[in-house]
Parts: sequence; C-alpha cells; structure tokens
Amino acid sequence: MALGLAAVACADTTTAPTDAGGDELGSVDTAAPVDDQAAAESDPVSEEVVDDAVAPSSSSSSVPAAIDPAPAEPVVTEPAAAEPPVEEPPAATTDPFDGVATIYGGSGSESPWAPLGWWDGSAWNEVRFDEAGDLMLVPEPDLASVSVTSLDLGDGPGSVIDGLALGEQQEYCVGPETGPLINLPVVVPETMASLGYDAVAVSADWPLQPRPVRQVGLEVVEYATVGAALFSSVTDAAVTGEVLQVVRADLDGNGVEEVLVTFENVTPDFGAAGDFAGVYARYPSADGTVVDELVVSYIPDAPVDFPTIGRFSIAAVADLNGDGVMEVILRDMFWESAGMGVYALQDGRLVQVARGGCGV
Ligand SMILES: [Ca+2]
Ligand SMILES: [Ca+2]
Repeated sequence: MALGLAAVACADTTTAPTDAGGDELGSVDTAAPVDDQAAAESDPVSEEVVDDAVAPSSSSSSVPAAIDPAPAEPVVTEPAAAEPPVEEPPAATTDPFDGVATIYGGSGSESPWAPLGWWDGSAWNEVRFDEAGDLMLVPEPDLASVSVTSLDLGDGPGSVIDGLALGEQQEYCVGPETGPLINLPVVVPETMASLGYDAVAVSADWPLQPRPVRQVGLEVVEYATVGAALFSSVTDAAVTGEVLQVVRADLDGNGVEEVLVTFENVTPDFGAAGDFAGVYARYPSADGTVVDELVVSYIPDAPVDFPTIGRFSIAAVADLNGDGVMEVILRDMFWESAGMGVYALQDGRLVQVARGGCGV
C-alpha cells in the first residue's frame, strides 16, 4: 500500500520543491493503542504496517495554493480478536441543510474573511477561479445568521458564537476578490502561526458542535508513536516529531471519538534537513480496529531557507452543512500563501471538500 502525501500547488511567483524521492520501506511494527476514552470499548491494537511511500509531489498554478488531501491508503490495524467485526451503530446524522451555506475563514472584526467554499444543498463546492485567474462568485447564503468557531476559543459552549451577520464585502487578498466583514463580539486568540486564519464562519442555524470537541491528550505517548510510524516511511527524522495539537471529537456520532493530531518536526529555520509537518487522523471502529492516516503532510525534498515553507494546524471542528456530522478545518501555510481547507468525512475518511485563502 502507499502512503501518499499532500500534493502541493504553489502560487506562480514561487517555485515548489519537486519530487523528494520516496523510499521503499518495510514493515513498521508499532503498538498503536487508542488512548483512554476512545479505547474504553476497544481491544488493544496489535500492529500496523507501512509498506511503502509516495513522495510529496508538487505543481505550479496561477491561482493561490491548493492542497489536496493525502491520497493515502490507510494504515490498517487488524482486530486483535478472531471474532468477526461488529457492525458499527448508525451515525447520529440528520438530513443536511437543503439550501446554500457559505463558509469563510478569518480572524476577527478587523479584516474581511476569505471564502473557503459553500454547501449548495446537496454537495460541497470549492472556491473556484476562472480562466483569467479571477475568483468566481460565491453564491448568496440562504440563511442570514452566521456562526463562528475556532479551537482558539477553547473547549465547551464558548467555542461557538452564534447569531452573527455577514457585513460589507471587501478585498481580502491581493486581487479584486472580496470577502465579508464579520463583527465578532470577542477577540479570537491568535495561535499556532495562523497568519490571519484563526476561525471558520458559516451561514447556519444548526448547532455547529452537536457533540463535544476537546483538546486533550498532548501527553499521550501513543500519539507521538503513531505520528513517527506514519512519517517513518518518508523520512528518517520521523522519531524527532513533536505532537503540537490533539483534538478529540466523535465526528460522525457513532459513539466513538475520532482523534486529530498535528505532528511535525519544524526547526526554527524550517526547511532544514529532517523537517516535516502534517496532521493525521485516528479512525477507531467499534470493533477495536484503528486506522491511522495522514490527512495532510509536507516534507521538503531538500533543505531550503524559508521560514514558512509548509505547515498545518487544526483550526476548528464544526458541522458546516447541518447533517450532524462534524467537518474538520485545517490551516495551511505554503511559502507565501496561507488559508484554510475544509475536510469532510467520506466513506469514513476525511477528504478535502473546500479551500480558500490568499497566495501571492
Ligand atoms: Ca466517530
Ligand atoms: Ca456536516
């Protein structure tokens, strides 16, 4: 199986690194138990195998950077028991919102928010650019009420701010494209090298977090172990990785919490040999199996001297289309571009469905 890495497209004024030359690697034996609560109903996980790796690829584009979800085949952990897998309970989902819900990324009241995409009543839509490189119009939302959330607002009820409105449209990047002002009643703390993308906003009248979203478990050793295993196929420096964020939430409402982990080795002068960055997800099943998979990742193919060559962090977890399943919003920074991607569960895996931001 292949561990694919995020494809990287850079803005036209920058040059993306090319093929890093993935190495064929053998098995990685790693105990990868799910920690505490998610493991409460689970058998220990015995082994995971990483067969080989695909190096990060890149391409050039005349539009702001787009980051594809890792086309990875998952690292599958087999059930410890010989019993047939138990069928998972149905997810606590509802019919999604049947109108247009528009999604934005931003930081607060001072600057316009960048459109990330929209839900059109039946499908996700990416922010798109026409042949001239101009941003195509984002439709008017069907709901006037806007909700904002960010992990930087902490856990619990205060993490979601409801009842806001989209304000005047202003240019948010270097081109003529516009995004709305949103007047927030609180200041969102700026953390984790956000470059102005601290929170996500959506025109919505449903609960953005139907289940708890918790930032816990930074100290859990298994998260570093799993991260190192996932990156070991592409860099010898995987064991030097550091767990920077852990977010737990039952995204699909099946009673088992998914786990999101920001794992990276970033020296102060990022771009040095051995640097890498990524976010991985743990998808536990009711039968005790756990799939660990990179959602996004980046490894420079050669040492470069640039402070923000590629980095990710988890910005928010929120139901952006009203179906009761929470999406994940990741920040990304590539060279001189920054933005946010929306990742939705599709067939049990997080897949990028929208992205916006600003690249020069
Ligand atoms: Ca779940
Ligand atoms: Ca949803």
